[in-house]
Amino acid sequence: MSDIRHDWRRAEIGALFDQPFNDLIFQAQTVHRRYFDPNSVQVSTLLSIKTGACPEDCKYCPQSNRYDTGLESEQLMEVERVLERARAAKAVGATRFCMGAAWRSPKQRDMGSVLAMVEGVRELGMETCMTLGMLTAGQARQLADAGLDYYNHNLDTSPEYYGEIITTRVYQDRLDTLRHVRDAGMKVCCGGIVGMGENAADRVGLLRQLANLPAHPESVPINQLVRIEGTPLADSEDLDPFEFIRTIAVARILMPASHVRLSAGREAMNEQMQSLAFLAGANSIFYGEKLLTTANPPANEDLALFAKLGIEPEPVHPRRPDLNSDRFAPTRIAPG
Ligand code: SAM
Ligand code: DTB
Ligand code: SF4
Repeated sequence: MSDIRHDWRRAEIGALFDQPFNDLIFQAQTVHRRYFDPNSVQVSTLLSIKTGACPEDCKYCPQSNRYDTGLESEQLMEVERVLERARAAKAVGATRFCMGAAWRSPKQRDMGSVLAMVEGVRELGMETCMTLGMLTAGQARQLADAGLDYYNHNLDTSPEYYGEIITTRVYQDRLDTLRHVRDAGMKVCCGGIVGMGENAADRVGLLRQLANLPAHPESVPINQLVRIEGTPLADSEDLDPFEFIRTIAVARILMPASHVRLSAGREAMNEQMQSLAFLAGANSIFYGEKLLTTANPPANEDLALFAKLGIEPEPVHPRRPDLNSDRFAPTRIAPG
């Protein structure tokens, strides 16, 4: 039976979580080795191309205009400034450049600049990713035609907990955007946030939604909440670190061929915790001193950790001329 499945039941996922820790990590590592080089980690650099003043009410977010987080808003950056930052990211070894905007959805008047950013970053030989909020089918096609490789749009949490976190759009809106991205032929980057006061069943529910999408997202960011003063989640309780690692391991088992990204929250993790996440099957990180608006570990610290662990940054996947045939095709590492 193929281990790429889209029919996971809650009880099965719960049973994966509830195994003894060592059994879970062994299973995740075994799956990981069937699909990936275990000593290779993909590195993406993030840039906020439009910051703050967002009309949405996501309770975790420093960029929502509903909360006083002290963040200074910035208008959409000029294309050339974005390309300068992409060149700098490439110079220190990033292979994918992810551009994020604090929008509910892009306005048509902004699409020209956004498309020029995609084309410019692509010309540098980097993979491109954008996260701009909800997309119409037409906007997804425009981005795909400009050569955008990945679109990031997170489900964030389980359908059951979602209403506690965001009220300005519904779960189905997110699923609709993901469908438009897929239909346009782009790769999907989709994950969520843990540590928002959700319970274990919500973490099961989030991973089940991701794994039971018609196709697994090629990239699955698992964010640990970065607590932001002024947001309603500022005083959320710490998630047990082992529960975080279990979430990574279960994501790896459910979506064996996807890159699982150890995303926001690394600033609060020591080297041992990050190493456990890699052992549990994480094989991608955000690289560079800033995420969108908050701190990320400095690049030299990440490179030092990679060197200690014998990890190599993953090279860019070669592009094929036909975008629609450019589906992620991981190299199978022969077991044994
Ligand atoms: N505005 C667009 C949207 O929400 O779709 C794109 C940018 S938004 C900042 C991208 C993602 O960042 C969110 O979906 C959320 O998962 C993550 N994020 C935002 N604030 C975070 C925080 N404080 N901690 C962890 N992840 C966060
Ligand atoms: C994702 O899943 N995490 C990134 C990226 N996709 C866009 C964003 C993390 C944001 C953390 C809070 C901040 O820096 O503003
Ligand atoms: Fe806006 Fe995105 Fe932040 Fe939600 S997560 S408030 S949509 S920037």
